[in-house]
Amino acid sequence: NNHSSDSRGALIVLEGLDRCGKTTQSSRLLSYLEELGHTVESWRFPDRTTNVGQMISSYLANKSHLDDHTIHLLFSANRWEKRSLMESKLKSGTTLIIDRYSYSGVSFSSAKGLDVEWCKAPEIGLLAPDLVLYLEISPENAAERGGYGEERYEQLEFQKKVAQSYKTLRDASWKIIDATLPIEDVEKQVRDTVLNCVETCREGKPLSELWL
Ligand code: NYM
Repeated sequence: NNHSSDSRGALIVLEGLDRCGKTTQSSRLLSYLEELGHTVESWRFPDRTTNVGQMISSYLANKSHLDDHTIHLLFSANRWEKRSLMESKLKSGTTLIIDRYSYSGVSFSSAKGLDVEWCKAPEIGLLAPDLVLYLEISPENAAERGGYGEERYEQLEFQKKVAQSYKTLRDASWKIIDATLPIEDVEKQVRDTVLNCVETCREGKPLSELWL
């Protein structure tokens, strides 16, 4: 591996409905890239370790109630509080694999009926992913996978709306992966796409900001 000191890491985001397999794929991808000798970290949003993250966590567990706009802005603030660290990691050559990002923010909130443009606004200026891996699964199929937990949003009718919202956000950075395939087949597609992306970033693709 030829890691020149000025090459940057890639910002890779995994998105999809609840129970689509994102978390499994993130951890497998992390191990894979580490084995290849890459400097890589796995992050997730919401980051429940911060003060803002704890407010979000309590909301998701139905332990607190917040206005839809308010919780939307907290999810966004939770990304903003990690932005500078994200930028310095990427610039120093660390690849970041992120489980959920602004697309979750906009899809889940707009599925409640909030205006899409209003939802996108606070995300403007966050770092744009180099690659969004969308693990596609039907809401019905996701619901069958061991069932949903107790958290807010984990209901079939709501997930159907989220799936529709996600569709409107697709752009050139998205790669749609059939998440109903066996885990190893999903993993293979994830690996191929990611290696390609990491290489493009290493060769000097500039970092950019949302929305593209
Ligand atoms: N979620 C996640 C949002 O509604 N907005 C956001 O900006 C983000 C990052 O939080 N159902 C929702 C999607 C999930 C829930 O995520 C918690 P996870 O990946 O289950 O911890």
